Amino acid sequence: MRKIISAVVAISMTGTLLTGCSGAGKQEPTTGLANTETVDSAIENAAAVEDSSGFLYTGEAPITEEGGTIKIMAQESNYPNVDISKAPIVLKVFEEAGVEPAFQLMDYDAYPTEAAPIIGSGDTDADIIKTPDNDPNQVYIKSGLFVPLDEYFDYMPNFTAWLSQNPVEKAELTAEDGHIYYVPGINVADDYQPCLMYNQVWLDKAGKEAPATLDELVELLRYFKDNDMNDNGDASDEIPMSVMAEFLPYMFGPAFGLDLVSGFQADDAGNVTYAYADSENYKKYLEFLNGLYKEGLLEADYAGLDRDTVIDRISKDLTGVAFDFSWAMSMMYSNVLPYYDGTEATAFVGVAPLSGEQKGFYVGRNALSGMYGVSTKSPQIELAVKFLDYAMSDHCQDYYQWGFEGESYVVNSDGSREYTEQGNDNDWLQQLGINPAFVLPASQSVEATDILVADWHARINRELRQYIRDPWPEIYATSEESDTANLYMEDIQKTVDESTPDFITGKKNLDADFDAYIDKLDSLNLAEMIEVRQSQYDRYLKALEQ
Ligand SMILES: [Ca+2]
Repeated sequence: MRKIISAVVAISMTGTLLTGCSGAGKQEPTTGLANTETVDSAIENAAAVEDSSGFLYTGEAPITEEGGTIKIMAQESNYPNVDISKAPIVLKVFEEAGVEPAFQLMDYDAYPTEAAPIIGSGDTDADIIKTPDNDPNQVYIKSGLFVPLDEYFDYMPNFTAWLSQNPVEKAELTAEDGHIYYVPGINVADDYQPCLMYNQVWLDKAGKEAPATLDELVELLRYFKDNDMNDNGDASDEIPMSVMAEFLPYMFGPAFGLDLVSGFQADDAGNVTYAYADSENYKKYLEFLNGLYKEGLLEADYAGLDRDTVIDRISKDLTGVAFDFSWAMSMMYSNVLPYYDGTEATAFVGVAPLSGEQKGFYVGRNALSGMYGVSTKSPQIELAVKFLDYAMSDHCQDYYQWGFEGESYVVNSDGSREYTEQGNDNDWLQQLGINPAFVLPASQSVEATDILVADWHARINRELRQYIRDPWPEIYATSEESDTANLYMEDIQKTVDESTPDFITGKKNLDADFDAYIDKLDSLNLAEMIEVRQSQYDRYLKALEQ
Protein backbone atom coordinates (compact mmCIF):
# COMPACT_ATOMS: atom_id res chain seq x y z
CA MET A 1 0.00 0.00 0.00
CA ARG A 2 2.75 2.36 0.95
CA LYS A 3 4.01 2.37 -2.59
CA ILE A 4 0.98 4.14 -3.93
CA ILE A 5 1.36 7.08 -1.63
CA SER A 6 2.84 9.88 -3.67
CA ALA A 7 5.49 11.85 -1.89
CA VAL A 8 3.33 14.87 -2.53
CA VAL A 9 1.15 13.78 0.31
CA ALA A 10 3.21 11.07 1.93
CA ILE A 11 5.41 13.80 3.29
CA SER A 12 2.47 15.73 4.52
CA MET A 13 1.23 12.64 6.32
CA THR A 14 4.40 11.62 8.04
CA GLY A 15 5.35 15.21 8.65
CA THR A 16 2.19 15.95 10.50
CA LEU A 17 2.42 12.81 12.55
CA LEU A 18 6.04 13.35 13.43
CA THR A 19 5.54 16.86 14.64
CA GLY A 20 2.74 15.66 16.81
CA CYS A 21 -0.94 15.67 16.09
CA SER A 22 -1.75 15.87 19.72
CA GLY A 23 0.06 19.08 19.31
CA ALA A 24 0.25 20.47 22.68
CA GLY A 25 3.79 21.60 22.62
CA LYS A 26 6.12 18.69 21.96
CA GLN A 27 7.98 21.24 19.97
CA GLU A 28 8.67 24.57 21.40
CA PRO A 29 8.61 27.17 18.65
CA THR A 30 10.75 30.16 19.09
CA THR A 31 10.80 33.89 17.73
CA GLY A 32 10.16 36.86 16.38
CA LEU A 33 7.06 38.05 14.91
CA ALA A 34 7.93 41.06 16.99
CA ASN A 35 10.52 42.51 14.70
CA THR A 36 10.88 42.07 10.97
CA GLU A 37 12.57 45.43 10.50
CA THR A 38 16.02 44.05 9.74
CA VAL A 39 14.59 41.68 7.20
CA ASP A 40 12.30 44.28 5.67
CA SER A 41 15.13 46.71 5.07
CA ALA A 42 17.30 43.90 3.72
CA ILE A 43 14.58 43.02 1.24
CA GLU A 44 14.09 46.66 0.30
CA ASN A 45 17.79 47.25 -0.24
CA ALA A 46 18.47 43.99 -2.07
CA ALA A 47 19.89 44.54 -5.54
CA ALA A 48 21.48 41.99 -7.81
CA VAL A 49 25.21 42.48 -7.59
CA GLU A 50 28.15 40.71 -9.19
CA ASP A 51 29.73 37.99 -7.11
CA SER A 52 33.45 37.84 -6.39
CA SER A 53 34.10 36.32 -9.82
CA GLY A 54 32.31 39.18 -11.57
CA PHE A 55 29.22 37.10 -12.42
CA LEU A 56 25.77 38.61 -12.05
CA TYR A 57 23.03 36.22 -10.85
CA THR A 58 19.53 37.56 -11.45
CA GLY A 59 17.44 34.64 -10.26
CA GLU A 60 17.67 32.57 -13.42
CA ALA A 61 20.16 29.83 -14.20
CA PRO A 62 23.08 29.57 -14.14
CA ILE A 63 24.17 30.77 -10.73
CA THR A 64 27.85 30.87 -11.72
CA GLU A 65 30.11 30.46 -14.73
CA GLU A 66 32.95 29.05 -12.70
CA GLY A 67 31.45 25.64 -12.01
CA GLY A 68 31.97 24.04 -8.62
CA THR A 69 30.22 21.60 -6.33
CA ILE A 70 27.43 22.17 -3.84
CA LYS A 71 27.12 19.65 -1.05
CA ILE A 72 23.78 19.17 0.68
CA MET A 73 23.16 17.30 3.91
CA ALA A 74 19.59 16.03 3.92
CA GLN A 75 17.26 13.03 3.86
CA GLU A 76 17.01 10.00 1.65
CA SER A 77 13.68 9.44 -0.06
CA ASN A 78 11.08 7.61 2.01
CA TYR A 79 10.64 5.35 -1.01
CA PRO A 80 13.19 2.58 -0.47
CA ASN A 81 13.68 2.05 -4.21
CA VAL A 82 14.33 5.72 -5.01
CA ASP A 83 17.86 7.16 -4.95
CA ILE A 84 16.93 10.81 -4.65
CA SER A 85 20.54 11.88 -5.22
CA LYS A 86 20.31 10.43 -8.75
CA ALA A 87 16.76 11.52 -9.51
CA PRO A 88 16.55 13.40 -12.85
CA ILE A 89 14.57 16.33 -11.40
CA VAL A 90 17.18 16.89 -8.70
CA LEU A 91 20.06 16.55 -11.15
CA LYS A 92 18.35 18.98 -13.52
CA VAL A 93 18.40 21.75 -10.91
CA PHE A 94 22.14 21.31 -10.38
CA GLU A 95 22.81 21.08 -14.09
CA GLU A 96 20.93 24.30 -14.84
CA ALA A 97 22.55 26.04 -11.89
CA GLY A 98 25.94 25.11 -13.34
CA VAL A 99 27.30 23.20 -10.36
CA GLU A 100 27.94 19.57 -9.53
CA PRO A 101 25.85 17.84 -6.86
CA ALA A 102 27.24 16.20 -3.75
CA PHE A 103 25.13 14.75 -0.97
CA GLN A 104 25.41 13.56 2.57
CA LEU A 105 22.09 11.74 3.01
CA MET A 106 20.64 9.93 5.96
CA ASP A 107 17.72 7.55 6.33
CA TYR A 108 14.40 9.36 6.04
CA ASP A 109 12.91 8.19 9.33
CA ALA A 110 16.17 8.33 11.28
CA TYR A 111 17.01 11.85 10.10
CA PRO A 112 15.83 13.75 13.18
CA THR A 113 17.90 11.59 15.51
CA GLU A 114 20.91 11.04 13.24
CA ALA A 115 21.26 14.53 11.82
CA ALA A 116 20.84 16.49 15.04
CA PRO A 117 24.12 15.44 16.69
CA ILE A 118 26.05 15.83 13.43
CA ILE A 119 24.73 19.34 12.88
CA GLY A 120 25.17 20.21 16.54
CA SER A 121 28.81 19.13 16.58
CA GLY A 122 29.50 20.80 13.22
CA ASP A 123 30.74 17.45 11.95
CA THR A 124 29.78 17.98 8.31
CA ASP A 125 31.34 19.80 5.38
CA ALA A 126 27.99 20.31 3.65
CA ASP A 127 27.33 23.81 2.27
CA ILE A 128 23.58 23.49 2.71
CA ILE A 129 21.96 21.64 5.58
CA LYS A 130 18.38 20.55 6.05
CA THR A 131 17.53 20.93 9.72
CA PRO A 132 15.96 17.86 11.36
CA ASP A 133 13.06 20.00 12.58
CA ASN A 134 11.99 23.63 12.15
CA ASP A 135 14.57 24.61 14.79
CA PRO A 136 11.72 25.71 17.05
CA ASN A 137 14.02 26.61 19.92
CA GLN A 138 16.50 28.38 17.63
CA VAL A 139 19.10 25.93 18.89
CA TYR A 140 21.04 25.85 15.63
CA ILE A 141 20.48 29.53 14.98
CA LYS A 142 21.85 30.52 18.36
CA SER A 143 24.82 28.21 17.95
CA GLY A 144 25.91 30.26 14.96
CA LEU A 145 25.75 27.27 12.65
CA PHE A 146 23.83 29.03 9.94
CA VAL A 147 24.41 32.13 7.88
CA PRO A 148 21.91 35.01 8.33
CA LEU A 149 20.50 34.90 4.83
CA ASP A 150 19.29 38.50 4.88
CA GLU A 151 22.94 39.59 4.77
CA TYR A 152 23.09 37.89 1.37
CA PHE A 153 19.76 39.02 -0.04
CA ASP A 154 21.58 40.65 -2.98
CA TYR A 155 22.10 37.08 -4.15
CA MET A 156 18.58 35.90 -3.37
CA PRO A 157 16.12 37.58 -5.76
CA ASN A 158 13.69 34.66 -5.77
CA PHE A 159 13.62 34.27 -2.01
CA THR A 160 13.26 38.00 -1.31
CA ALA A 161 10.37 38.24 -3.77
CA TRP A 162 8.69 35.27 -2.09
CA LEU A 163 9.13 36.79 1.36
CA SER A 164 7.56 40.06 0.20
CA GLN A 165 4.55 38.16 -1.04
CA ASN A 166 4.19 36.03 2.08
CA PRO A 167 4.18 38.29 5.15
CA VAL A 168 2.95 35.62 7.57
CA GLU A 169 5.67 33.17 6.59
CA LYS A 170 8.23 36.00 6.60
CA ALA A 171 7.20 36.86 10.16
CA GLU A 172 7.29 33.21 11.19
CA LEU A 173 10.76 32.77 9.69
CA THR A 174 12.22 35.83 11.36
CA ALA A 175 14.31 34.83 14.37
CA GLU A 176 14.41 36.60 17.69
CA ASP A 177 17.48 38.56 16.55
CA GLY A 178 15.64 39.90 13.50
CA HIS A 179 17.45 37.74 10.93
CA ILE A 180 16.21 35.00 8.63
CA TYR A 181 18.27 31.82 8.59
CA TYR A 182 16.24 29.34 6.61
CA VAL A 183 14.61 28.79 3.25
CA PRO A 184 11.58 26.59 3.95
CA GLY A 185 9.75 23.93 2.01
CA ILE A 186 6.02 24.65 1.89
CA ASN A 187 3.18 22.31 2.81
CA VAL A 188 -0.26 22.37 1.40
CA ALA A 189 -2.00 23.61 4.54
CA ASP A 190 -5.70 24.07 3.73
CA ASP A 191 -6.19 21.24 1.27
CA TYR A 192 -6.20 17.47 1.61
CA GLN A 193 -6.28 17.68 5.38
CA PRO A 194 -7.64 14.94 7.65
CA CYS A 195 -11.38 14.40 7.34
CA LEU A 196 -14.26 12.09 8.12
CA MET A 197 -15.17 9.48 5.51
CA TYR A 198 -18.06 7.06 5.06
CA ASN A 199 -18.55 3.94 3.06
CA GLN A 200 -21.08 5.36 0.60
CA VAL A 201 -22.51 1.94 -0.24
CA TRP A 202 -23.27 1.28 3.43
CA LEU A 203 -24.81 4.74 3.80
CA ASP A 204 -27.08 4.09 0.84
CA LYS A 205 -28.03 0.64 2.13
CA ALA A 206 -28.96 2.24 5.44
CA GLY A 207 -30.96 4.84 3.54
CA LYS A 208 -29.12 7.61 5.38
CA GLU A 209 -27.29 10.81 4.62
CA ALA A 210 -23.85 11.49 6.08
CA PRO A 211 -24.45 12.53 9.71
CA ALA A 212 -24.15 16.22 10.41
CA THR A 213 -24.20 15.89 14.19
CA LEU A 214 -22.79 13.66 16.90
CA ASP A 215 -26.25 12.28 17.64
CA GLU A 216 -26.80 11.33 14.01
CA LEU A 217 -23.40 9.67 13.98
CA VAL A 218 -24.23 7.54 17.01
CA GLU A 219 -27.47 6.48 15.38
CA LEU A 220 -25.63 5.51 12.22
CA LEU A 221 -22.93 3.58 14.09
CA ARG A 222 -25.63 1.58 15.89
CA TYR A 223 -27.23 0.78 12.57
CA PHE A 224 -23.92 -0.37 11.09
CA LYS A 225 -23.26 -2.49 14.17
CA ASP A 226 -26.63 -4.22 14.16
CA ASN A 227 -27.10 -4.89 10.46
CA ASP A 228 -25.50 -7.12 7.88
CA MET A 229 -24.04 -4.21 5.95
CA ASN A 230 -21.69 -6.36 3.88
CA ASP A 231 -24.37 -8.90 2.94
CA ASN A 232 -22.44 -11.98 4.00
CA GLY A 233 -25.31 -13.40 6.03
CA ASP A 234 -23.64 -12.53 9.32
CA ALA A 235 -24.95 -9.43 11.07
CA SER A 236 -22.22 -9.52 13.69
CA ASP A 237 -18.98 -9.10 11.75
CA GLU A 238 -19.40 -5.38 11.03
CA ILE A 239 -17.05 -2.97 12.81
CA PRO A 240 -18.99 0.29 12.65
CA MET A 241 -16.04 2.67 12.88
CA SER A 242 -12.30 2.26 12.27
CA VAL A 243 -10.52 5.39 13.43
CA MET A 244 -6.94 5.44 14.68
CA ALA A 245 -6.56 6.97 18.15
CA GLU A 246 -4.51 9.93 16.92
CA PHE A 247 -7.44 11.07 14.79
CA LEU A 248 -10.07 11.09 17.53
CA PRO A 249 -9.12 14.68 18.55
CA TYR A 250 -9.49 15.76 14.89
CA MET A 251 -12.81 14.00 14.53
CA PHE A 252 -14.60 14.90 17.76
CA GLY A 253 -12.81 17.86 19.38
CA PRO A 254 -14.36 20.58 17.18
CA ALA A 255 -17.94 19.52 17.96
CA PHE A 256 -17.08 20.44 21.55
CA GLY A 257 -15.44 23.69 20.49
CA LEU A 258 -11.96 22.27 21.03
CA ASP A 259 -8.85 22.27 18.90
CA LEU A 260 -7.27 19.27 20.60
CA VAL A 261 -4.97 18.89 17.63
CA SER A 262 -3.09 22.09 18.47
CA GLY A 263 -3.78 21.90 22.20
CA PHE A 264 -3.53 25.64 22.70
CA GLN A 265 -6.22 27.68 21.03
CA ALA A 266 -7.45 31.25 20.93
CA ASP A 267 -11.04 32.47 20.83
CA ASP A 268 -12.28 35.30 18.62
CA ALA A 269 -11.27 37.86 21.24
CA GLY A 270 -7.73 36.46 21.20
CA ASN A 271 -7.92 34.78 24.60
CA VAL A 272 -5.71 31.70 24.77
CA THR A 273 -6.79 28.52 26.52
CA TYR A 274 -5.53 24.94 26.72
CA ALA A 275 -8.17 22.69 25.20
CA TYR A 276 -7.23 19.67 27.30
CA ALA A 277 -7.88 21.68 30.46
CA ASP A 278 -11.33 22.92 29.47
CA SER A 279 -13.19 21.61 32.50
CA GLU A 280 -16.55 21.80 30.80
CA ASN A 281 -16.03 20.93 27.15
CA TYR A 282 -13.14 18.51 27.41
CA LYS A 283 -15.10 16.63 30.03
CA LYS A 284 -18.04 16.42 27.65
CA TYR A 285 -15.74 15.21 24.91
CA LEU A 286 -14.44 12.42 27.13
CA GLU A 287 -17.97 11.53 28.23
CA PHE A 288 -18.98 11.20 24.62
CA LEU A 289 -16.06 8.94 23.73
CA ASN A 290 -16.58 6.91 26.90
CA GLY A 291 -20.19 6.42 25.79
CA LEU A 292 -19.07 5.17 22.36
CA TYR A 293 -16.58 2.87 24.04
CA LYS A 294 -19.09 1.36 26.45
CA GLU A 295 -21.49 0.67 23.63
CA GLY A 296 -18.83 -1.00 21.49
CA LEU A 297 -19.07 1.71 18.85
CA LEU A 298 -15.47 2.65 19.60
CA GLU A 299 -13.68 -0.70 19.62
CA ALA A 300 -12.03 -2.11 22.74
CA ASP A 301 -8.51 -1.89 21.30
CA TYR A 302 -9.05 1.45 19.58
CA ALA A 303 -5.65 2.64 20.82
CA GLY A 304 -3.84 -0.16 18.98
CA LEU A 305 -5.54 0.37 15.64
CA ASP A 306 -3.13 1.22 12.81
CA ARG A 307 -3.61 2.21 9.18
CA ASP A 308 -2.72 -1.21 7.77
CA THR A 309 -5.48 -2.77 9.85
CA VAL A 310 -7.98 -0.16 8.68
CA ILE A 311 -7.03 -0.84 5.06
CA ASP A 312 -7.32 -4.59 5.65
CA ARG A 313 -10.82 -4.19 7.08
CA ILE A 314 -11.93 -1.98 4.23
CA SER A 315 -10.61 -4.47 1.70
CA LYS A 316 -12.85 -7.08 3.39
CA ASP A 317 -15.83 -4.71 3.52
CA LEU A 318 -15.97 -4.88 7.31
CA THR A 319 -16.18 -1.25 8.30
CA GLY A 320 -18.22 1.85 7.52
CA VAL A 321 -16.56 4.93 9.02
CA ALA A 322 -12.98 6.18 8.84
CA PHE A 323 -11.07 9.34 9.60
CA ASP A 324 -7.69 9.94 8.04
CA PHE A 325 -5.67 12.25 5.85
CA SER A 326 -7.78 13.12 2.87
CA TRP A 327 -5.26 11.38 0.63
CA ALA A 328 -6.37 8.02 2.01
CA MET A 329 -9.88 8.59 0.64
CA SER A 330 -9.37 7.52 -2.95
CA MET A 331 -5.75 6.39 -2.78
CA MET A 332 -5.73 3.94 0.15
CA TYR A 333 -9.31 3.22 1.22
CA SER A 334 -11.72 3.39 -1.71
CA ASN A 335 -9.32 1.64 -4.05
CA VAL A 336 -9.22 -1.49 -1.87
CA LEU A 337 -13.01 -1.78 -1.47
CA PRO A 338 -14.12 -4.93 -3.30
CA TYR A 339 -16.79 -3.10 -5.29
CA TYR A 340 -15.10 0.24 -5.96
CA ASP A 341 -15.56 1.14 -9.62
CA GLY A 342 -13.88 4.53 -9.61
CA THR A 343 -17.07 6.42 -8.77
CA GLU A 344 -18.06 8.26 -5.63
CA ALA A 345 -21.13 5.99 -5.26
CA THR A 346 -18.90 2.99 -4.51
CA ALA A 347 -16.21 4.76 -2.49
CA PHE A 348 -15.17 5.91 0.95
CA VAL A 349 -16.34 9.50 0.71
CA GLY A 350 -15.18 12.55 2.69
CA VAL A 351 -17.83 14.74 4.28
CA ALA A 352 -18.26 17.90 6.34
CA PRO A 353 -17.14 17.83 9.99
CA LEU A 354 -19.50 16.77 12.78
CA SER A 355 -21.18 19.41 14.88
CA GLY A 356 -22.33 19.13 18.48
CA GLU A 357 -23.17 21.99 20.76
CA GLN A 358 -20.55 23.80 18.72
CA LYS A 359 -20.24 24.01 14.96
CA GLY A 360 -17.72 21.54 13.61
CA PHE A 361 -14.50 22.33 11.75
CA TYR A 362 -11.39 20.58 10.54
CA VAL A 363 -7.94 21.49 11.78
CA GLY A 364 -5.47 22.39 9.02
CA ARG A 365 -1.76 22.77 9.53
CA ASN A 366 1.13 25.19 9.24
CA ALA A 367 2.68 25.80 5.85
CA LEU A 368 6.36 25.85 6.76
CA SER A 369 8.01 22.47 6.37
CA GLY A 370 11.66 21.50 6.06
CA MET A 371 14.20 24.25 6.71
CA TYR A 372 17.35 24.67 4.64
CA GLY A 373 20.22 26.77 5.93
CA VAL A 374 23.69 27.63 4.63
CA SER A 375 26.48 26.48 6.91
CA THR A 376 28.72 29.21 8.31
CA LYS A 377 31.56 26.73 7.76
CA SER A 378 31.00 26.62 4.02
CA PRO A 379 34.02 27.99 2.11
CA GLN A 380 31.64 29.20 -0.63
CA ILE A 381 28.75 30.89 1.11
CA GLU A 382 27.87 33.12 -1.87
CA LEU A 383 27.54 30.14 -4.17
CA ALA A 384 25.52 28.14 -1.64
CA VAL A 385 23.15 31.05 -1.04
CA LYS A 386 22.61 31.48 -4.77
CA PHE A 387 21.98 27.77 -5.20
CA LEU A 388 19.39 27.77 -2.43
CA ASP A 389 17.74 30.79 -4.01
CA TYR A 390 17.64 29.12 -7.41
CA ALA A 391 16.41 25.84 -5.92
CA MET A 392 13.40 27.61 -4.38
CA SER A 393 12.51 29.58 -7.54
CA ASP A 394 9.15 29.16 -9.25
CA HIS A 395 10.98 27.69 -12.21
CA CYS A 396 12.33 24.84 -10.07
CA GLN A 397 9.05 24.44 -8.15
CA ASP A 398 7.51 23.63 -11.50
CA TYR A 399 9.93 20.72 -11.91
CA TYR A 400 9.25 19.57 -8.35
CA GLN A 401 5.51 19.50 -8.85
CA TRP A 402 5.21 18.32 -12.44
CA GLY A 403 8.52 16.96 -13.66
CA PHE A 404 9.34 17.47 -17.34
CA GLU A 405 6.94 18.50 -20.11
CA GLY A 406 6.42 15.71 -22.60
CA GLU A 407 7.78 13.13 -20.17
CA SER A 408 5.77 13.26 -16.96
CA TYR A 409 3.13 15.75 -18.07
CA VAL A 410 1.55 17.43 -21.06
CA VAL A 411 -0.05 20.84 -21.42
CA ASN A 412 -3.57 20.77 -22.83
CA SER A 413 -4.86 23.32 -25.35
CA ASP A 414 -6.67 25.18 -22.56
CA GLY A 415 -3.39 25.55 -20.69
CA SER A 416 -4.24 22.97 -18.02
CA ARG A 417 -1.81 20.18 -17.36
CA GLU A 418 -2.08 16.47 -16.84
CA TYR A 419 0.33 13.71 -16.10
CA THR A 420 1.20 11.39 -18.94
CA GLU A 421 0.49 7.69 -18.69
CA GLN A 422 4.01 7.29 -17.40
CA GLY A 423 3.51 10.18 -15.01
CA ASN A 424 0.50 8.38 -13.56
CA ASP A 425 2.77 5.49 -12.65
CA ASN A 426 3.69 6.59 -9.17
CA ASP A 427 6.79 4.37 -8.96
CA TRP A 428 8.14 5.94 -12.11
CA LEU A 429 7.21 9.44 -10.93
CA GLN A 430 9.02 8.93 -7.65
CA GLN A 431 12.10 7.67 -9.51
CA LEU A 432 11.97 10.86 -11.53
CA GLY A 433 12.24 12.75 -8.23
CA ILE A 434 8.81 14.38 -8.03
CA ASN A 435 8.47 16.59 -4.95
CA PRO A 436 12.10 16.16 -3.83
CA ALA A 437 11.42 17.80 -0.45
CA PHE A 438 13.91 15.36 1.08
CA VAL A 439 16.82 17.30 -0.42
CA LEU A 440 15.49 20.59 -1.80
CA PRO A 441 13.07 23.31 -0.62
CA ALA A 442 10.07 22.02 -2.54
CA SER A 443 6.51 23.30 -2.22
CA GLN A 444 3.54 21.01 -2.39
CA SER A 445 0.96 21.78 -5.01
CA VAL A 446 -2.80 21.42 -4.75
CA GLU A 447 -3.15 21.33 -8.52
CA ALA A 448 -0.68 18.49 -8.91
CA THR A 449 -2.40 16.56 -6.13
CA ASP A 450 -5.81 17.13 -7.75
CA ILE A 451 -4.56 15.31 -10.81
CA LEU A 452 -3.24 12.35 -8.86
CA VAL A 453 -6.44 11.58 -6.97
CA ALA A 454 -9.84 10.59 -8.36
CA ASP A 455 -11.84 13.47 -9.86
CA TRP A 456 -14.59 13.10 -7.25
CA HIS A 457 -11.93 13.22 -4.55
CA ALA A 458 -10.48 16.49 -5.88
CA ARG A 459 -14.00 17.97 -5.94
CA ILE A 460 -14.67 16.87 -2.36
CA ASN A 461 -11.37 18.43 -1.28
CA ARG A 462 -12.52 21.75 -2.73
CA GLU A 463 -15.84 21.42 -0.88
CA LEU A 464 -14.17 20.64 2.44
CA ARG A 465 -11.69 23.52 2.26
CA GLN A 466 -14.29 25.87 3.78
CA TYR A 467 -14.24 23.86 7.02
CA ILE A 468 -10.49 24.09 7.56
CA ARG A 469 -9.43 26.21 10.49
CA ASP A 470 -5.84 27.34 10.98
CA PRO A 471 -4.00 25.44 13.69
CA TRP A 472 -2.05 27.18 16.43
CA PRO A 473 0.42 29.36 14.50
CA GLU A 474 4.14 28.67 14.39
CA ILE A 475 5.40 31.43 16.65
CA TYR A 476 9.01 31.61 17.79
CA ALA A 477 9.30 32.15 21.52
CA THR A 478 11.68 34.37 23.38
CA SER A 479 14.37 32.46 25.24
CA GLU A 480 12.49 32.95 28.47
CA GLU A 481 9.23 31.66 27.02
CA SER A 482 10.98 28.72 25.55
CA ASP A 483 12.59 27.93 28.90
CA THR A 484 9.19 27.98 30.59
CA ALA A 485 7.70 25.68 27.99
CA ASN A 486 10.63 23.29 28.17
CA LEU A 487 10.24 23.21 31.92
CA TYR A 488 6.50 22.55 32.08
CA MET A 489 5.09 21.18 28.83
CA GLU A 490 6.50 17.69 29.03
CA ASP A 491 4.74 16.92 32.31
CA ILE A 492 1.54 18.59 31.19
CA GLN A 493 1.57 16.61 27.96
CA LYS A 494 2.35 13.40 29.79
CA THR A 495 -0.56 13.89 32.17
CA VAL A 496 -2.91 14.48 29.25
CA ASP A 497 -1.58 11.50 27.28
CA GLU A 498 -1.91 9.17 30.25
CA SER A 499 -5.29 10.34 31.47
CA THR A 500 -7.16 10.58 28.18
CA PRO A 501 -7.33 6.84 27.39
CA ASP A 502 -8.16 6.07 31.02
CA PHE A 503 -11.18 8.35 30.87
CA ILE A 504 -12.27 6.98 27.50
CA THR A 505 -12.09 3.35 28.60
CA GLY A 506 -13.55 4.04 32.03
CA LYS A 507 -10.44 3.03 33.91
CA LYS A 508 -10.78 6.47 35.43
CA ASN A 509 -14.20 7.72 36.35
CA LEU A 510 -15.19 11.08 34.92
CA ASP A 511 -17.41 11.99 37.85
CA ALA A 512 -14.91 10.96 40.49
CA ASP A 513 -11.56 11.67 38.86
CA PHE A 514 -11.90 14.53 36.38
CA ASP A 515 -11.51 17.33 38.93
CA ALA A 516 -8.32 15.72 40.16
CA TYR A 517 -7.04 15.66 36.57
CA ILE A 518 -7.68 19.41 36.20
CA ASP A 519 -6.07 20.04 39.58
CA LYS A 520 -3.05 18.05 38.51
CA LEU A 521 -2.66 20.20 35.37
CA ASP A 522 -2.93 23.32 37.53
CA SER A 523 -0.25 21.98 39.86
CA LEU A 524 2.01 21.51 36.81
CA ASN A 525 2.00 25.27 36.25
CA LEU A 526 -0.44 25.26 33.37
CA ALA A 527 -1.51 28.82 34.16
CA GLU A 528 2.03 30.06 33.62
CA MET A 529 2.22 28.09 30.39
CA ILE A 530 -0.99 29.65 29.13
CA GLU A 531 0.44 33.08 29.92
CA VAL A 532 3.42 32.28 27.72
CA ARG A 533 1.17 31.22 24.88
CA GLN A 534 -0.95 34.32 25.39
CA SER A 535 2.01 36.66 24.96
CA GLN A 536 3.14 34.72 21.90
CA TYR A 537 -0.31 34.92 20.42
CA ASP A 538 -0.57 38.64 21.14
CA ARG A 539 2.67 39.17 19.21
CA TYR A 540 1.36 37.07 16.40
CA LEU A 541 -1.81 39.14 16.10
CA LYS A 542 0.24 42.33 16.21
CA ALA A 543 2.56 41.12 13.46
CA LEU A 544 -0.39 40.18 11.28
CA GLU A 545 -1.85 43.65 11.65
CA GLN A 546 1.36 45.31 10.50
CA1 LIG B 1 -21.96 -9.03 7.80
